[in-house]
Amino acid sequence: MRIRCFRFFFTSVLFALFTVGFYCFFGNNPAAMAASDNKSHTSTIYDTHDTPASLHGPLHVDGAVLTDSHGKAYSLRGMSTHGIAWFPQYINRETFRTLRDDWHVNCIRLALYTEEYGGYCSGGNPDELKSRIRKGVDYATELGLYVIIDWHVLSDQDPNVHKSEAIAFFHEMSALYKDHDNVLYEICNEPNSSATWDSIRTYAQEVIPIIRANDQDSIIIVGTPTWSQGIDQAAAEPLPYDNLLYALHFYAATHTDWLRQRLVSCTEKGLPVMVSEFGMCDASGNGSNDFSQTSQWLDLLDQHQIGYCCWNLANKAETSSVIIPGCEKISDWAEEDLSESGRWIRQWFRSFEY
Ligand code: IDC
Repeated sequence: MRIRCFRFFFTSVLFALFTVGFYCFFGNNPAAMAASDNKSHTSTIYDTHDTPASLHGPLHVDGAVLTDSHGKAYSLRGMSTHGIAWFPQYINRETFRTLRDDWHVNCIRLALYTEEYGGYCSGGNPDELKSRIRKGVDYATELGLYVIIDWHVLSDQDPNVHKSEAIAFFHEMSALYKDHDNVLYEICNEPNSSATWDSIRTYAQEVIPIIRANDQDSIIIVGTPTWSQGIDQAAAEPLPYDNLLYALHFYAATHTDWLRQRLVSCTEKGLPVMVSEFGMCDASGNGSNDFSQTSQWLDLLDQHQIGYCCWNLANKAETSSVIIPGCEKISDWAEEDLSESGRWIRQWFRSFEY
């Protein structure tokens, strides 16, 4: 009897110690909790003030990879907004905080359409749109997130169509953010159709020096021909500047092996690539998701330490929107507030630490 009491007491103490230890280690620490769910990643305990930008500082391009201030390869993993003219509600501190703390993203991409939906160059209000960009950068900065300012060329096809507006815009943005280590500039989302690599190069050679005059070593992402799939053309004739990343975009239900092979061959040639936009569905942003293809893509990107941002942070009735139509919450979404895309990509991101 005495032995049994002793055993019970001893087991209870062990259990209590284990519970307290577990809570101290994982309690209130989403990054550590998620890492515990995923065996392939080791866990880090963050200080309450640790953020992606405070831990990793200014980024640089070294050969084919993006590196942090410790010289280690660093992958940006983030969410892209939909057009900020259309869904401004998600440019919000609480939205970004949820994405950082619950989804574990380290980067937000702010998509500023040049043509569609009250685009910056087609009837939108430039001052209002710039104030949304400033808000987005301010919230990202407060939260220690990296932030991409995306000049979202799409139906205008060739970035030269709005080159003078782009020059003025990036001149102003780079003057504002020259001391912000967390700001990246994406100078043309997806040149397409008539836009050749030659015409993109001409544009880039005018816009990049404008940014560099204010901000000498910021990271600049350059779109490539054919909706940012033509990275092979960029690899054949890269631009003569440091700290550039070349954009590769994919939509997993449309772009498969052939584009992955192109990525591998360009990376092996030393081309630094960023997947500044991808979708899990087809290239229309709609249709069915293909998670098997998406996993193949994201595994390959992780293997090559290439960053990626998912399209799109909105509640539009389309497959690629991560929030269900009708859900008005702008933060702290429950599983049932998220679309199939949202639930899948949140789960994917949560297995990483920032
Ligand atoms: C789509 C949006 C959709 C919008 C359309 C406008 O999801 O709501 O009506 O743009 O043309 C891209 C573009 C991105 C597209 C997305 C899906 O960068 O703007 O968003 N896509 O078509 N490239 C490939 C796919």
